[in-house]
Amino acid sequence: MSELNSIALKILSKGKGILAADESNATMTKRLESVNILSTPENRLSFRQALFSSSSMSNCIGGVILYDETIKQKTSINKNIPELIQSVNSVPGIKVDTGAKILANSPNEKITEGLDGLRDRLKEYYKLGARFTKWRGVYNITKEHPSKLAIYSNSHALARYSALVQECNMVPIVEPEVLMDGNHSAQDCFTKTSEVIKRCFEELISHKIDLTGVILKPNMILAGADSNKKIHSKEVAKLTLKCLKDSVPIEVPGIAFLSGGQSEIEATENLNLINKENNTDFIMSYSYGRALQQSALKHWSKNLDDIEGTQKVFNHRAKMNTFAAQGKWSKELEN
Ligand code: 5MM
Repeated sequence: MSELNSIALKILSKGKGILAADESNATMTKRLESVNILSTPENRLSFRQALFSSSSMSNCIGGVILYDETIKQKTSINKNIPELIQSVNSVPGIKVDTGAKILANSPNEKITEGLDGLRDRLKEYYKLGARFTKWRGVYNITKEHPSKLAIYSNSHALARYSALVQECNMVPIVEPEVLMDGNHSAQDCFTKTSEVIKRCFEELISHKIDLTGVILKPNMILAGADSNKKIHSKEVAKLTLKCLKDSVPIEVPGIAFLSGGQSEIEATENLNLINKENNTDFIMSYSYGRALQQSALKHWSKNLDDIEGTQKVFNHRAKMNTFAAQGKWSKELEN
């Protein structure tokens, strides 16, 4: 087993998943302002530190994706954030893209940037303790989109990123996200997601990526948020499994879904059904941002000193998703 493969398995084994706490300052400001909290470096750290020191970290959270600001911050007792994460046997990770920008010649689509200078930034993050990384390419579904141009250029960027990350002995999380925004059908989501993932792996293979040291972070197959043709969780699981079975090379050890705007319960229920029906050799787990943090953030915003209460809320969601990653969740466990 290669070193990269064992890192990927450590992050995702035994129902463990990933806490995506890599919101850029702009996104974190939106999240904090939505609960009337001022977005300062201290407040961002205080909430995140509460999560990273929760008791569920050691059994449920195999890895945490950090943002550049957070990986360089220190806790109230002067511990580095990556050290805090390692101390509970979880793996520190880092978002290394610098964001999705307008794609030239296709102004309604995005291309993710951040390749310039990446090799040197990776060396710095490795020294700080990161052992895996994340890069997100983002696609929207309309009649004309995603275009071949957007699919080819984002896949190429994901492959170049992955090659540099593996060169630096870290596991790349490859995140080609097809957004839920819009009124498209689940079938459209299936077709477009399949196309995007297939192209992404073609590029990864051309760039000689060691697929045993990669984690894929895809969206589930869902109808658009504004569609009136929502599908049942069982159908979500069936279509998601079919899409991944047909598009992901078998060498890939693990898949960790993003939540993409689903409610906390929806994201847990869908993951549970995916695992109940999983007829592949892939580990199917979670790499949730909003679906792990929403309730905890709401609780914390009402009393910033109630760290214990905030952790209780976060522990519950982490445990529920770890059950779901093993197909062992049920609605009754929520109470
Ligand atoms: C945590 O949010 C990440 C994006 O942050 P920026 O947009 O500020 O860069 C995002 O990539 C996240 O990791 C994934 O989309 C999964 O998060 P959700 O909330 O969709 O589970």
